[in-house]
Amino acid sequence: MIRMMRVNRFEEAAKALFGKGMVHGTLHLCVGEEASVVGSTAALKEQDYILTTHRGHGESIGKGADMRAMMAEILGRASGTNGGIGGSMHVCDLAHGVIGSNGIVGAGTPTACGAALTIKLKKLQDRVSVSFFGDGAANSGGVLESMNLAGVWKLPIIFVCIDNYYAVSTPVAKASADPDLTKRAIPFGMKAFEADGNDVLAVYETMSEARKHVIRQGGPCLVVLHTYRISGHSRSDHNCYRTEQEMEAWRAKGPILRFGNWLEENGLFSRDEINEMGAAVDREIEDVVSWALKQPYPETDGLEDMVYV
Ligand SMILES: Cc1ncc(C[n+]2csc(CCOP(=O)(O)OP(=O)(O)O)c2C)c(N)n1
Ligand SMILES: [Mg+2]
Repeated sequence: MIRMMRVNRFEEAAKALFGKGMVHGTLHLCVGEEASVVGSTAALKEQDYILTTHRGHGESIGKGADMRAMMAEILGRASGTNGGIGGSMHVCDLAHGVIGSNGIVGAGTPTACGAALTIKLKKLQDRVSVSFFGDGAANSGGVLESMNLAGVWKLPIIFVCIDNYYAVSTPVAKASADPDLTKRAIPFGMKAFEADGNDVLAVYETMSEARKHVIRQGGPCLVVLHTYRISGHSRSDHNCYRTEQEMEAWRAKGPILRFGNWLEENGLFSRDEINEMGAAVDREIEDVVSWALKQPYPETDGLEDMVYV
């Protein structure tokens, strides 16, 4: 619960800073997808690798990335995860296995295969590579080629498709000849898993099964998580492609609300305790923001050293 709240409050704080003109570039938030990003990463081990997307803050926080350094990166500060040079879409934290995010749709997946190949060639034990991508990316050449390569080379990789029903404003059914994305596994000889991506326990259990499967078989598998992006696609989104009723229906089954009710109904935590968790996370994120805002901007000397030639 606390991890989902962290993701949610972190995203809301980043949005507020963006609104004040303090974030350079753009921002893609995962409000509404908290169960998918937290449930999946909670099933991973410290030594596992993840590659995320343009909407990657949530998975990075779930995998244990330093939130202060992430926020500093989003604000373009020198103490950021990438020295303030990369910004929101390039957050990485190698110490926690977060190899990187990627602003190019589908482009993190071949890199995730590379990480899986490293695991295989170096015979690293009990370790998997995980590629997160969206329903839109599921149609991109790089993702499909990576799935094939992973199948041919039996790479220890989990392809996790976060199906939030839209790629910007295009619904999955308009972009995919067959909107059942689990079928992407069939031509590449993979097992597919599927879960309600708004149910954190279901996501955790499914992802744990998928991880066991990859470790046991030594080859890839696909996990499709069905969820919904409550936040706009990016900095400007007038939601012209969806109705207020649709958004309201999804808000009502939002992961944090839903898991909170489950905890209460099962007598694990009282409503007051859940509210107190939220208040503690609010304080934590306030500290993250105030720390990040105090960080200096990077020096421009040596900027070219960071260019890969
Ligand atoms: C190769 C490429 N094409 C187009 C874009 C513009 N773009 C950014 S995000 C996005 C939609 C991606 O949709 P999906 O994979 O479903 O991820 P979501 O945004 O829903 O998380 C597009 C088309 C891009 N960044 N890269
Ligand atoms: Mg999508």
